[in-house]
Amino acid sequence: MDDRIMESSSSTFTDVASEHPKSIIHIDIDCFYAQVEMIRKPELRSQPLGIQQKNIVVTSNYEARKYGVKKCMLITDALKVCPNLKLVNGEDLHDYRTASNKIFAVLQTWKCPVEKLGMDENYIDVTNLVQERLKSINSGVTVAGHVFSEPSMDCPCGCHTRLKISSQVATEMRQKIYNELGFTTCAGIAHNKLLAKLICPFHKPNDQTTIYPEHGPLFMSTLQSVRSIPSIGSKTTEALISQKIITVSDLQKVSLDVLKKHFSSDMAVRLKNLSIGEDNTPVKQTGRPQSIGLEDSFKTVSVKSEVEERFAALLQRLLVLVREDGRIPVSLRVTLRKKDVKRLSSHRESRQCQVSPSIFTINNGTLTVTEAGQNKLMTIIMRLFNKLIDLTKPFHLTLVGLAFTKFQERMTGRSSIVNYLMNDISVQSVLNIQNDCDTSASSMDYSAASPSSSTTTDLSDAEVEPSPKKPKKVGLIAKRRCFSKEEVASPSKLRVGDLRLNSKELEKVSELRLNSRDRSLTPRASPAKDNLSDTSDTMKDVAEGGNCEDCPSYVDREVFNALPDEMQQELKAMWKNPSSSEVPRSSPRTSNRSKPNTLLKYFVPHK
Ligand code: TTP
Ligand code: MG
Repeated sequence: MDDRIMESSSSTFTDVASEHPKSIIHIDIDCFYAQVEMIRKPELRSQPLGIQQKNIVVTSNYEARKYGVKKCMLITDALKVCPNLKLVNGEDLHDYRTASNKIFAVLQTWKCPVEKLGMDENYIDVTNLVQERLKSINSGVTVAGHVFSEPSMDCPCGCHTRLKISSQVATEMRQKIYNELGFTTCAGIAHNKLLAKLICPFHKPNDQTTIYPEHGPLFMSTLQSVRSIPSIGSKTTEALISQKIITVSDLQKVSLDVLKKHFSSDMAVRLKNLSIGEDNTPVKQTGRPQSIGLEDSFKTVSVKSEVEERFAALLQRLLVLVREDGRIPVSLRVTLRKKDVKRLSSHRESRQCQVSPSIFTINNGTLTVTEAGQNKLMTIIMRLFNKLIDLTKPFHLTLVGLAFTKFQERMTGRSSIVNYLMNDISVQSVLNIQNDCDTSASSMDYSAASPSSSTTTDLSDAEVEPSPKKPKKVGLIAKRRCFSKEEVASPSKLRVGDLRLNSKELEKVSELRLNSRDRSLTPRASPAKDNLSDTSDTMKDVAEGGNCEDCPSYVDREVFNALPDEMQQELKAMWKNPSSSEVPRSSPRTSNRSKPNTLLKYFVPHK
């Protein structure tokens, strides 16, 4: 082992008062898909069970593992080692995803940051919780579960006690997951994510292991391949192997200077730290995914009609995911993996474009896409496909992928202003604004100004057609929505802006004579319906410049006039008496005025 590293490691170990301040738990569900199936059908518990996806066993229960059935084994091989293997098809991920979300929800009840990793792993940063518990602990604390190795001495920073408390928290978490959902789990407890994850499977199934910081280098040196380190990917592994650095122990021994010749300085330092079990990456609270996508891989597809079939099947599954998510997509990405038969290589290409939110409608609070909407999405997909493939030449694909990459937020709480204005969403659907795959030319570019859309997507492959955000367009949208440029960043205001009908749109509604009203303007107990149903009157108000004599100057009259009467009264009352938050008792909506999404706050002047 590199003495220099050990030296620096042990010197900082003693010098710094709080060298290992964090307490991290990593929880991994045992044979996850198999447990979901066994919980669904308890009779499967006593048999060797394999979960099949295509010709592979993606996982198996521990009964099957006794026979040597391993993850990612070919079905034929699995049946050779275990002829009694019961196979369950696991290609529909719906129930696994649901179980995964429930486990995540249970872990969130501790009010600590929880980072979800894939479907069955979670990191929990229990640092603050442990600090709290420490306050009420007087005497010695014992560790729950296994320990990688007993410490030779106490760490002055006090991490041993904190990690022992963490191990007890881990037991509580695992117990709760088991009691409430029936899943057995493994846990790893350490002062960082790297060690917590790697120590987690040390005793499995249904057990837990704690590792103290001083044993990081020793434990890491037992890992055979540098690839076992989670943040070292295939490219870094290749680069290390080319330098004859194969095991983690090799990485510990190589000097930093040698590594710096092949990696950036930062990367070299990071690799050295990882090799001795040091990692300072934070547990990032998991939010909603930035993109929702699916991919289908296969040997080769070279016919357009087959590609279309595969996309159609993917789209069906993707729409289920989007419905579960609840947000309205505004951008769609198509990915292809092209095989170059001459060079025997393959590469991915993606292309994306905006999709009009009007493709998606909301029925009884559920996001839905009509058949026409689905056809429209298929047209967009195939248009993107045509841009990616030169159909005059033969092509060979080994993967097709679809992902919604940007979303409009949709709040669904009872007090949500979005719910109140739900009919407006439907009206957009009536207008059926032409979606154009040209990223620069969408007439209703919601995503350009949508707060959620400003997040970057998880594009890992070559983006042939990124969505540029043109400054002049932002200005235009801000104007259309009656908010100043500066206010574009305000999510709440934009959301109202997104939903309202401006005069042009009302004109279109009028032209259309609300032909589709029965379908799209679902009768709701909302005053918005009344307002919109009498389109010609509304139009008159707008044409005459509005009837808002009491409107302050900062209020857009068009917006005001598009609101239901009761809302207009609410607002007028507030403007008459700005010091009071009281609004007329007669309004049935006034009982909601103190709720966070009350309409009034959207009209407060922007300072
Ligand atoms: P893992 O946590 O790797 O495996 P596991 O939970 O089945 O078993 P263990 O007790 O060892 O933790 O993966 C979680 C799930 O992900 C697994 O149940 C099936 C799925 N999976 C795949 O779909 N493809 C794969 O290649 C692997 C490894 C897993
Ligand atoms: Mg697992």
